[in-house]
Amino acid sequence: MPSDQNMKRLTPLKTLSDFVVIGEVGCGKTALMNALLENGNVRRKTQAAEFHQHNVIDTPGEFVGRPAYYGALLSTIVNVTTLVYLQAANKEYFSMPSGLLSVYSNKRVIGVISKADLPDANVSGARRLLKENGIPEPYFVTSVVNNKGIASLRSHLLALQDIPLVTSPSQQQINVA
Ligand SMILES: Nc1nc2c(ncn2[C@@H]2O[C@H](COP(=O)(O)OP(=O)(O)OP(=O)(O)O)[C@@H](O)[C@H]2O)c(=O)[nH]1
Ligand SMILES: [Mg+2]
Repeated sequence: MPSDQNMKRLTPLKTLSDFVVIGEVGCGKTALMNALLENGNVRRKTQAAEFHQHNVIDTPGEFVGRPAYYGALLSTIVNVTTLVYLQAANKEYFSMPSGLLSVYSNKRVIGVISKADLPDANVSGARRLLKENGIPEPYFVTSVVNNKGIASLRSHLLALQDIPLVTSPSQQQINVA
């Protein structure tokens, strides 16, 4: 009879799809992506947009940190429904013009407060920054060190995949103008 662990391995995971992770250099995008996709612990700097299966995309932090790359960011996210924006819990600034996340009206934005395990983490400060920059709640507080929030974020992303995205005509007008 298979053990619980073998049973777990045999049960197929529902596939995550159609999201992109965005945030400044070193905020933990690739580590979070690896945790969500259960890809193991590959640690290296992301040099360019990395396309996984099912329209899942990891981006380099330079896409938000350098205006010269904003075009690359916008062309990378154009065909993705869900933008996952990471705010590292130990950073006291927001790393991009927040309007960039709402250039397209047909996107959802999810706020993640990453690296919550760090000794200098300030989760309430990070919440405030996300809110002030127009990222809607709820926020997911995560750590790949102790796995905090990873399962909740995965479940949320999976649940969203089943809900069609509705944008109001007025919102489309505002964003296109
Ligand atoms: N303590 C702690 N460290 C983390 C966490 N997530 C990532 N890190 C560390 O932060 C560093 C940067 O992580 P990455 O995932 O490579 O960051 P990134 O956002 O992909 O960076 P770029 O690809 O350069 O834009 C690595 O040393 C990770 O091990 C976390 O939740 N907690
Ligand atoms: Mg990376």
